[in-house]
Amino acid sequence: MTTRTVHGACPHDCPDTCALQVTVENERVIKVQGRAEHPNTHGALCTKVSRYPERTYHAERLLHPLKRISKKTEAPQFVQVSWAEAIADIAARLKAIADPQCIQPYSYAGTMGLIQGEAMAGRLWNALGAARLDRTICASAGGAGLAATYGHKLGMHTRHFAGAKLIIIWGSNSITSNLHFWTYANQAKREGAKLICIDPRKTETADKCHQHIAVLPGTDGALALGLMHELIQNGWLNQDYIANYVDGWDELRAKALAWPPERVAEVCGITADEVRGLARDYGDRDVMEAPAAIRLNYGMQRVRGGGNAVRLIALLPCLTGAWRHESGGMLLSASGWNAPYKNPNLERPDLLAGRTPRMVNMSTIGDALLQADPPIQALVVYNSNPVAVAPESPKVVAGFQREDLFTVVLEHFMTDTADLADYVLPATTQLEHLDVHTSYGHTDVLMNQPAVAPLGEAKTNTQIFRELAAAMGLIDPCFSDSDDDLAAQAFTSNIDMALLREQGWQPLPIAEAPFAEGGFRTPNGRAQAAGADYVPNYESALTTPELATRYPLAMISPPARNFLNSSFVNVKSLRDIESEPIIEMHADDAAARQLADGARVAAFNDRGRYVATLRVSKRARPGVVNGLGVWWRKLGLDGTNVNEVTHQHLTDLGNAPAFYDCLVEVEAA
Ligand SMILES: Nc1nc2c(c(=O)[nH]1)N[C@H]1C(S)=C(S)[C@@H](COP(=O)(O)OP(=O)(O)OC[C@H]3O[C@@H](n4cnc5c(=O)[nH]c(N)nc54)[C@H](O)[C@@H]3O)O[C@H]1N2
Ligand SMILES: Nc1nc2c(c(=O)[nH]1)N[C@H]1C(S)=C(S)[C@@H](COP(=O)(O)OP(=O)(O)OC[C@H]3O[C@@H](n4cnc5c(=O)[nH]c(N)nc54)[C@H](O)[C@@H]3O)O[C@H]1N2
Ligand code: SF4
Ligand SMILES: [Mo]
Repeated sequence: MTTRTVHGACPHDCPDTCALQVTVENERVIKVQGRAEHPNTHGALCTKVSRYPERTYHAERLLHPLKRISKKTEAPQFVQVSWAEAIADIAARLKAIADPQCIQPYSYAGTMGLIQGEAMAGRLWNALGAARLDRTICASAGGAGLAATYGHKLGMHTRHFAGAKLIIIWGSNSITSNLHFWTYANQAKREGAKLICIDPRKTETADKCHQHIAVLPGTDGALALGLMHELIQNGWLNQDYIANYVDGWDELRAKALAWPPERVAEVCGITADEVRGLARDYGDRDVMEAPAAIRLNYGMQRVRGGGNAVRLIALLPCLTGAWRHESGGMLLSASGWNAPYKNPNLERPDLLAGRTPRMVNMSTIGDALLQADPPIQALVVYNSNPVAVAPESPKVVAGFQREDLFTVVLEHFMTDTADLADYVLPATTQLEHLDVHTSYGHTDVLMNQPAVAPLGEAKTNTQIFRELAAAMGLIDPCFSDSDDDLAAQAFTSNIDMALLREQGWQPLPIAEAPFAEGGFRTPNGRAQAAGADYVPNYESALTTPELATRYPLAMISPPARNFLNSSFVNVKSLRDIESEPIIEMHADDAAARQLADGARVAAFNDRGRYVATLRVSKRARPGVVNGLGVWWRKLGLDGTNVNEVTHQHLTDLGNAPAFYDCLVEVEAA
């Protein structure tokens, strides 16, 4: 028996980007663990990735190329074909499209790896002049909010939350989706820090905080202005920090003064005392001794006003000067720190040769497939499951069902999206390929070594795009680069590749308190407060009263703990923990509808109808229902998931989807 261990990196779309230790016995992975030596991972993984061998060796892993033989509107039927046949036919179909802008790539963060992500794919699309994709589905509202305020997606070191004396966990269910941050928050708690959770849902994280403030979805910007109101009224401001490092304070100050606690309370669905108490906790502290830190996550920016809400919350540490301490400030994303270390030419934008192909927003793929002019003729999907995860799925499904659309899906499994493909190509998993990673939660770069050979006939994304490029007659030498070559090109020379290979990770040199003396990444180095505002524009009684009479419940659809977006839904041991698609509802709302716990219900609106099991639960506040997780439609009830009812309206900044700004009614199904 031969046993060895291999160093890896978790590829999933999660801020933690854990360092993996993979144990291989007789050329089969038997264990995936967190590396004890990697500071942020500290030897622990989430339940999902601890079960990685189950996902990798799943009986339903795609192992051969498949070609569709049924109509798009019929039950999917495929036949196995050879790679040679699949590549030749796909290349011919793509080459036959006269206007390359009618070829649409669609990809996101199924893997966050720089190599199996866009490195080779981007080269192919650039060389062809294919349509570009605006990758907005997750983080672009908050990203644009941070960029407008601080110049980039930057924040505190996650590990320094351990030294904070107040932690506000704002729109983040950290125990579910940012477990290794929670370790630091818990450490702070043991050392006497106060933890406050701001979330419409009483999450498992809220359970473990000292206080939970259950705001209505989409109202965080009003709460931030209300906090500023109290900071101003009580003189809890650091005038030096504001004067030296903030532009636009007078304008912001005037806006904040229009938001006394009573007005905030009414909009946010909380009490004025909750607003005052939160402001006192945040502002009335000797900040030299007691740094306050805010952990935002992307949950709170999935509403139409999400970009501005991030701007307003992100500015709070400027008002108190919390940035002066390594354990003060805020963190939404740390991804901007690694931007200077990434090679901007990895995807070879020069191959566009001056062309600017049309850009399609991935968040409105439903409308784009049905309405784009000229029409999308071919769609190549990799690292994403849009039929499950994109908003307003009735339109997404109708788009994918177009018989005149040629769809290729690179996948591990027969997802809802793969079901609607013309060709399904089997891709390798992280245990079978090389990759390099940056993180959006911490600031290390990591390398993932392949642990075992590709299963079946699976190929790496890079190899599939190399072969397609060759079959389409593209001869630029960049299409011959191996994955090792791509890894060597991924970073600027400031990354020590030898160390990265040897150790598996490398920290980036970033100051402990990076904004102690301003130094934001805006053109003049100052934080930008002008223009940030709260505008109620989300589906609600306040702004869409007619809609709210028909659909009186706000529905949010945050992650389920044992899934990662739609990944892992097909892993039985994890699905068993989640049991079935759930809608959580407060007892008062259930009683008003004569609905009992355990009933089969439908959440519906003008867009669609989502069938789930009702859980009457204290986790739901009155007026808000929680439709957890992104189930695969075909593994859900009646072939539906929560995106049946979400909409394609975009956020104020960043053109992102507003998944959590969604009115529904719920009835027995
Ligand atoms: N287990 C698991 N981990 C994950 C994911 C997953 O699906 N499962 N998803 C990954 C991805 S893709 C991302 S982007 C990250 C971050 O993903 P996020 O979506 O930020 O994940 P959470 O922190 O779990 O959820 C956000 C929290 O915001 C709350 N929320 C919803 N609307 C509002 C609002 O209007 N205001 C406020 N204050 N709160 C609101 C929700 O109730 C939820 O508790 O997590 C990653 N990690
Ligand atoms: N209602 C609602 N909808 C949501 C959300 C929500 O909170 N509520 N969350 C949104 C968010 S934050 C995000 S980020 C998006 C995420 O949406 P997606 O990026 O589509 O993420 P996943 O659902 O995890 O699907 C990723 C797919 O990529 C595949 N994959 C993984 N690695 C590889 C690889 O190496 N090669 C190939 N070819 N395939 C691979 C996986 O098998 C999986 O099927 O969903 C969004 N949708
Ligand atoms: S999903 Fe997140 S917590 Fe789980 S192993 Fe990957 S990076 Fe770590
Ligand atoms: Mo995401």
